[in-house]
Amino acid sequence: MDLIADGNFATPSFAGNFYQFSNADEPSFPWKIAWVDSSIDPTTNPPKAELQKPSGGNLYLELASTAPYQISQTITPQPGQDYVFSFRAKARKGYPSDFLARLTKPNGVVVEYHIKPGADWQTYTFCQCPTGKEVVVTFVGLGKNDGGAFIDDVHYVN
Ligand SMILES: [Ca+2]
Repeated sequence: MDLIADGNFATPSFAGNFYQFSNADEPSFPWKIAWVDSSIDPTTNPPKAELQKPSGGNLYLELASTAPYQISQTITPQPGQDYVFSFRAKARKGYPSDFLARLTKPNGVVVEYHIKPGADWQTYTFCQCPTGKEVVVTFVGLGKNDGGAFIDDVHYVN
């Protein structure tokens, strides 16, 4: 069973090639969006995620909109079961696209992977994943401008 809600970034639907939106704009978007730069006031400048829609229509996330942001989702992997955490990622050509894939355990301990995506889509897979109530899965953009990593197909599966 996959514990990630909409790891394929299939929603929300939109016209055009890309869409920047806040959690308030799209309340059903299951990822919580936050700016990485704490000096940006989220009340006057709500953090926005960005979805890309290439020809063919398979939506994916870009981990920068007007600034780098992070998205997170809280899941409940059952103790005693083995899970595999995976996703696909690719760099936006010409932009710093490093990011962190972070798993925060229920005890607050963080397991973090520094991802440096390449020019082509690549699948990243991690095992021995945390279990328990309120494991937080977070992707943190490390770019410095309005372009960043592309991410798709996030799974946390047993
Ligand atoms: Ca997708």
